[in-house]
Amino acid sequence: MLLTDYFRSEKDATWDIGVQCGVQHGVIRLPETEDFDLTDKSHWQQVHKRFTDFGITPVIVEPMPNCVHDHIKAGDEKRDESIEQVIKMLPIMEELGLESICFNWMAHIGWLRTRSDIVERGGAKVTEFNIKDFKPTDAKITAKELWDNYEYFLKAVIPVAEKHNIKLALHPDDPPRPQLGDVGRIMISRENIEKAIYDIVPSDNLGVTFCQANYYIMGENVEELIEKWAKKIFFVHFRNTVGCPDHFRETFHDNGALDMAALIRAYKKNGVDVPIRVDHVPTMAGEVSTLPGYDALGRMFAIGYLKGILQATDLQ
Ligand SMILES: [Mn+2]
Repeated sequence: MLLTDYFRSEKDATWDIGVQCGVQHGVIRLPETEDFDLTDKSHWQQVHKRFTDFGITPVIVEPMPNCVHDHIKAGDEKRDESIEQVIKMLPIMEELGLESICFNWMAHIGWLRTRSDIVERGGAKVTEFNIKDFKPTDAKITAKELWDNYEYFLKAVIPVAEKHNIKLALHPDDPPRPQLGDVGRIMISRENIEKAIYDIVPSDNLGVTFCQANYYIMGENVEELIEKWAKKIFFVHFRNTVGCPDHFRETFHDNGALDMAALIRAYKKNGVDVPIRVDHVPTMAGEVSTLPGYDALGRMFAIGYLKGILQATDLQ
């Protein structure tokens, strides 16, 4: 598997820590400032060069930039112009050697936690989702609208992704609940994800970002899913948790419900040889949190742990 990490487009400590831990490939977040034009190759080249100059080769874009993705998922009046921008991104990605884009189908509310001060091992802090603490917003969308918008997007974009050999890697909803207030959610179960990746617009370029812990939270047997979906897993989020859709929390990567070494053995056994990155780490002693789940020290531990398992499994 290809060890990667998640890097914001402006250099911060996670760039240094990733490279110091031996990460050479990047899952990159594009700039979200107004002066970055998604359809302008020279803008991409500047970002790409910043990474390569630092020793990081970008391989995946995550997430699909919200400035276009939000309109596409919500199906609002800016949907078509946003899809046009995505279509123009794909040849630029091809030219720069970026193989996949990680996208999701959560409209109005993205990945969501209700607390960020839950105590993990040794006093480290992790995030939690508890439906009892959830405060609904004014946003509204139905499951039917989400499916219609998803189909509209695939019909427009999949032919272009195929032409430029870019993979679209669908991330499941987090939390995987059917409803958050009046906001419907559809990528919440094995059955729905299978409908999304196999049935609507069948394509070798459409598959999943396999965010392991989400499937455990859904109640699935994660090792069985790896076997069943092997050819559809384009990218792995190495993540551990405890709980269920209404109430779960993150953990250290070696301290949750999933047997992480067994999962890596399952990827190997089923020929899933794709980029992998750690996901949702604890905030550790002495750290001032900038974004709970994405702080630097927990990443350092998680990357080392992942790297050790990959080496012990002859995958690195
Ligand atoms: Mn994830």
